[in-house]
Amino acid sequence: MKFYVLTLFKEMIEKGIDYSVIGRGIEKGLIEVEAVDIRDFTKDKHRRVDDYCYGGGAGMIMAAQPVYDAYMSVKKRAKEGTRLIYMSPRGKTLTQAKAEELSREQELIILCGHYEGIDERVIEELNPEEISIGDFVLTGGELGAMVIIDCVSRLVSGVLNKEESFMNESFSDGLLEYPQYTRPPEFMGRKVPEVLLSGHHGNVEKWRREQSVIATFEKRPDLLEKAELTENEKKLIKELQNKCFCDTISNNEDL
Ligand code: 4GS
Repeated sequence: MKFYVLTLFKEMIEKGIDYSVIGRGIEKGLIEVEAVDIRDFTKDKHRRVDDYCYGGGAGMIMAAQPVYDAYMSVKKRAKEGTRLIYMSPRGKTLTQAKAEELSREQELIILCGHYEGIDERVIEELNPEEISIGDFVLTGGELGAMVIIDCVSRLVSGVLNKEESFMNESFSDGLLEYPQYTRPPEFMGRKVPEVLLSGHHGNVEKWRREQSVIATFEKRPDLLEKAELTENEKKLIKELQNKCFCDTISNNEDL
């Protein structure tokens, strides 16, 4: 899979992504990341890419022309129909489902704004899919682009090794991951749950699934609405809810 990243800070992308699992994917030729410097496309004699904001206000705006020309130069080289993504807090928040969808593409072009943003007219003209990595404001879209490259690349076949891809990870079925342990069997008086040492594969699977449901109930109950649950698991959640309710009452002296 190939990612083109349109940015004013190429090094951020090039130096930031070339490590660990994704670095290995790049080495194996499964992933390619090409950062394209938007500044190379400015027609300004001082190589400027930003300008003051019409209507006043603090901060600079990236001008439309260099962004447009940078995109066009990549569009010419990229496979026909390659999707353009613009990293922006206005976009839909990135999810694992979106990462899975994007991982089925052969190439992606990611546009990163910096400063206060990009002239709206080039956004209108290019009509990118806007994606946000969360409800907060970054100084630039580069970290967002790296988040997309990371979570999409690990879904590309061959990037994760056998052990890594075998892992039953968070969100794969809409639930959080179960707790995991490695040696030693006891750390500061805390023991690894007995069932994990038992060697009984069926019991281990059952325990893990239950722990996933419990962790999701406790930490991200909002995820349970969309999770795929068996009747027994729905019953377990009802029990957890009742237990929560009873605990609340017994902790409240007024009730
Ligand atoms: C995000 C975000 C972001 C918005 C870029 C202000 C510089 C900045 N990009 N998810 N201009 N959240 N972008 O904050 O993707």
